Amino acid sequence: MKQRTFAPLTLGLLAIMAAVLLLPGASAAETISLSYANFPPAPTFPCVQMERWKAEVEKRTNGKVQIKTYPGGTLLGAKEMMDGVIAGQADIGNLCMAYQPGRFIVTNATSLPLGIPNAHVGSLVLWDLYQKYRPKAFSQVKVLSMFTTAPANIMSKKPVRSLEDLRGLDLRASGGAAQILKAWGANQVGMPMSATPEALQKGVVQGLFSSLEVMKDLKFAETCRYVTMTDTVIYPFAVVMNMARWEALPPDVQKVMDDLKREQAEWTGIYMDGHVKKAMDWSVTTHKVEVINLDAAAQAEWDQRLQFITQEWIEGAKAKGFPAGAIVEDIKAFSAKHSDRPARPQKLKISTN
Ligand code: DTR
Repeated sequence: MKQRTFAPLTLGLLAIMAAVLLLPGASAAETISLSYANFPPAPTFPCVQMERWKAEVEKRTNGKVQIKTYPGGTLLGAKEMMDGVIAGQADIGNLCMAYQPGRFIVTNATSLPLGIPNAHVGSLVLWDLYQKYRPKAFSQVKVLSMFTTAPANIMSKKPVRSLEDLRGLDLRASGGAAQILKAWGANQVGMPMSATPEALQKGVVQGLFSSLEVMKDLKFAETCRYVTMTDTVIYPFAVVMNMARWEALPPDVQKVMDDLKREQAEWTGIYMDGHVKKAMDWSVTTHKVEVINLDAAAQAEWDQRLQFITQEWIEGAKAKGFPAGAIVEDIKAFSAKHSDRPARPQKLKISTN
């Protein structure tokens, strides 16, 4: 009799132990190992925020979660990030939504020229927008955070002081910036940031249009000795996790990650704004980069040439069934709501030399 009750119990225990050992990522010490893929090189801001998130999660779970980070496209490249995470090639991935403009229609609207002043405000606007609309584009993944860059400016090998200087100039830019550069008369060459150092070096492009922290992080100040301040548009990023991996996490770990979502957005925005300032100070001091500020009349003309973009976007997105007008109004309202946040340390009126 005894044996008959003992045997199923032992078998049951063995089965449970085997199941625990076979759980993906689980070890005898119950450490959960997660991979986190990123596309640009390690010194860039998407990777800096990745390392900060990793450190916070490991600390707040008392080491129960261990995250292995893969910067520089070593696990997934820029354009395969979303699908790679959905397929489980990486547990977590960081993507620049502008690299797939037609895929992330709602969130990419933050990239319209709507005057978002800095990355801190931009990141909070993007987070609010995501929360309000919960776009279908993210229904297959768990969103762990979102944040934006600081506004984009022109970095070039030759000085750009006027629209005349810009005409026909080959400038690298991603996604939605194509329309902007075209409206100013430049020739947009599309590629992810990760491909830009080589394109600049080989002379495929004469400069780029992006936020200015890359002047230092990717050493563009060595080739681009001129920066023209346009403060045009920000770029939205998302950090996403494979849904099955998320659902398999214990509730206490899920809570740590949920608690970090908005905090990480804000941390990254603040880091970005401060880092742009440092990168430009470094560029001016170390590489004698000249910062060109347009006068008010020129700035107004450059801005005016971009006005059609939002209207066109509204019409296109409406035709696809999105509440496009409301999205734009929400972005403006969220931006106004958050604009008491510290702006960039100063409006980058870095003295030229
Ligand atoms: N402006 C977008 C995104 C971007 C800005 N800084 C970085 C650094 C590393 C990767 C992407 C980005 C762009 O130009 O691609």
